[in-house]
Amino acid sequence: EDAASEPATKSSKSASDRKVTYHQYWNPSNKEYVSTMGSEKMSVVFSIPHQPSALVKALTPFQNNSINLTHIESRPLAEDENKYKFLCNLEICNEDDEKRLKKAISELKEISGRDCVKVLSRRDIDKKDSESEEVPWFPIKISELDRFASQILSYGSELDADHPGFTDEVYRKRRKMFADIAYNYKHGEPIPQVEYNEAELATWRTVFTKLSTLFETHACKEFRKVWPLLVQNCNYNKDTIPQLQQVSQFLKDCTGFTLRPVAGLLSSRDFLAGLAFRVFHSTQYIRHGANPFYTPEPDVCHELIGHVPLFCDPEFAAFSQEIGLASLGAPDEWIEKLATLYWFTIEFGVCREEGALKAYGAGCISSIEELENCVSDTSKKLPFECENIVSTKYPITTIQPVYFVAPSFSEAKRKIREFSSQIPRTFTVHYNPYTQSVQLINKR
Ligand code: HBI
Ligand code: NLE
Ligand code: FE
Repeated sequence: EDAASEPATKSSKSASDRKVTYHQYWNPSNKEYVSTMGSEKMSVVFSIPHQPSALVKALTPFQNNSINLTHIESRPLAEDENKYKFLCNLEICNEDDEKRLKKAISELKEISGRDCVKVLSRRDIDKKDSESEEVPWFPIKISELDRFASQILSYGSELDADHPGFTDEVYRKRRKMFADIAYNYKHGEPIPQVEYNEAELATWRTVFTKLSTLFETHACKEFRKVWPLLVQNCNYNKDTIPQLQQVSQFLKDCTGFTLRPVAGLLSSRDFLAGLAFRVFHSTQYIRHGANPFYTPEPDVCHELIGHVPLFCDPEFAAFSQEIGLASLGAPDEWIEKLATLYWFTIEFGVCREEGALKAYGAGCISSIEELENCVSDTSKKLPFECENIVSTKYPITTIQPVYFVAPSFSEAKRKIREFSSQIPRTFTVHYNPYTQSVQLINKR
């Protein structure tokens, strides 16, 4: 069975390559999938003719497949006085139990008739394997985000020919070093400190200095509120590129968000899943010095200046997590929609503040060109409607042609929650911050 195979390695890119049923998670230390629910209590209800030995016959499938019952009770069937109804409780502890139970159920259906057997369970155990709804694998607890490190779409040091650093040997070496840090990072470890070189510091200085002068007029109030705190607490200044570890610690104190280094671009599915755990995958390298005012890829300026301040805001943090939770186990077409919502909010969101347009999206905040463009009267703005947002195509390597104006973070959160309630999932997810894991609650 698929579920028993190893998780995808570096070469496989598609999340659909690693489908397992949702109640399992990957345990990296034992290298196996384990059930998230431990032993599960289930009930089987079946009705059989009200005549001698019918029960013995109906129980043989349990005997033949070594299923241990914990409780049994009977009652007459109201609709049919010639039948009796039995309820059996049993416990399923592992994959093997589950397999044997599936077999027992299908044998019982042979005996009593398909419609006379009902399984009460959180799982699709009474369905054939081919009928059971497969849900793309997703992390259940925060440490499972480690699995994404090897699933990056491109390794951070592989630059395209049109990248400004393509012919810069020193820059490429640096990118490789940063990618290796992220590739080897494991949840719970401190993020390795890096010493930035002179060229890197010069790029930071240019970006930081110019951007700082624009925030007062161009950035939203939530941003303006935390910016001085980052200056005070996290070495945000023109001469220092703050260390991810220190910033992550500060973020954690604010909203529980943490950073984790990432070696390259993640798939939308993986990237959004991080948000469900209030984890933000962050690059650590800096853009090439050739064009400090706009870069198409995320870099440490974009993450630290663009993303981090807003993740310090409780309402925005909750909003971001909401998109992440909605993405867990969602079908591919819904991941696409959520990625688009992400793009037009967390990445390129604009909001209104006492009549004036302000930037809150990280891609607006971290790029001098984009920041001026997004609040100017000449760029196109549309109202915040999820249906319209998700059907909008967007460029990723140029200034945005359109922005959607959010009423407020709480209102945007409400709209996204309402919109994502349409995602076809058999379960709802609930985040438990004490265990940093998600609980799945079945809808049926
Ligand atoms: N991966 N490392 C990384 N950084 C991002 O900002 C990022 C990503 N993958 C997808 C993504 N952003 C978004 O554009 C959406 O697809 C979620
Ligand atoms: N264009 C942004 C910048 O230059 O900072 C980065 C965007 C990353 C999606
Ligand atoms: Fe970003």
